[in-house]
Amino acid sequence: MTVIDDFAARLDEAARTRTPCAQLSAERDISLEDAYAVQRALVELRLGRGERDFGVKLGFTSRAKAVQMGVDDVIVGRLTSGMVFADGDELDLAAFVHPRAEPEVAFRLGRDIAEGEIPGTEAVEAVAPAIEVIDSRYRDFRFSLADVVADNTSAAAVVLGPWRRLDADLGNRGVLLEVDGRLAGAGSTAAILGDPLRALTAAARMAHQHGIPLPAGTVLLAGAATAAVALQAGTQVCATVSGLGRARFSVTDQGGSDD
Ligand code: 0L1
Ligand code: MG
Repeated sequence: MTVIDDFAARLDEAARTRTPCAQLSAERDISLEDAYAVQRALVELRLGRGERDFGVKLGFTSRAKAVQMGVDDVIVGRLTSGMVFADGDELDLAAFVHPRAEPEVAFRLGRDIAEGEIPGTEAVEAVAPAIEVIDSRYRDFRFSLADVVADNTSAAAVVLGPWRRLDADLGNRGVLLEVDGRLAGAGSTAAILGDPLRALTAAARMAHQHGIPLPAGTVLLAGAATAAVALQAGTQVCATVSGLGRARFSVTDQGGSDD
């Protein structure tokens, strides 16, 4: 087994057993290129179990997160069908390690994006409010840049609100994150690269750089508009994006975990 496959297998095992693992970077230096190779191998394991490609996500799209991580570019991760939940669904806390929710904007591509193409907004078929559940497979949610890229940018689940046509400016929409009706975070879509539509060009650039295809129907999670909040069993989480609507889910704990 190669080091890349070994690292992917460890992260996959951590996700499937909900047991956090040590940072890979503590064991050896990993280049960003190798980290994306681990991510690819990790996603291949999911696809090999029957999941399908669903989309891509960007991370570190807010200035605050980029500064916190000391990075000056976004990172890209993959969304697979097993991560996708409908508006109003239940998410079982026992299916994750230490999940957190963050409000996002999702785009759906109406056509294939060719390799090397920088798409315009006409490539977007629809837009929706969304909640991304991130769940680092590393102990204490701590990682280096290469670690988090290898761990598929902490991608764990996505809850999509109603889709609508992209027919208005999205540059500065108010975003609320509520837990049981109480405010848990407030921000603006401007926190997503200054305008979430910039995620389109950033995702195309990153996807081409890392060999990720962008066929019609691909869903793109543009980035978070507020800090993420830890999920607690028995709560309801709701994200509202002004003018777009809301996405919601409730949290159960069928495994009785208290993490
Ligand atoms: O979606 C994100 O912005 C998360 C990127 C990975 C970093 C994290 O897990 O906080
Ligand atoms: Mg996110």
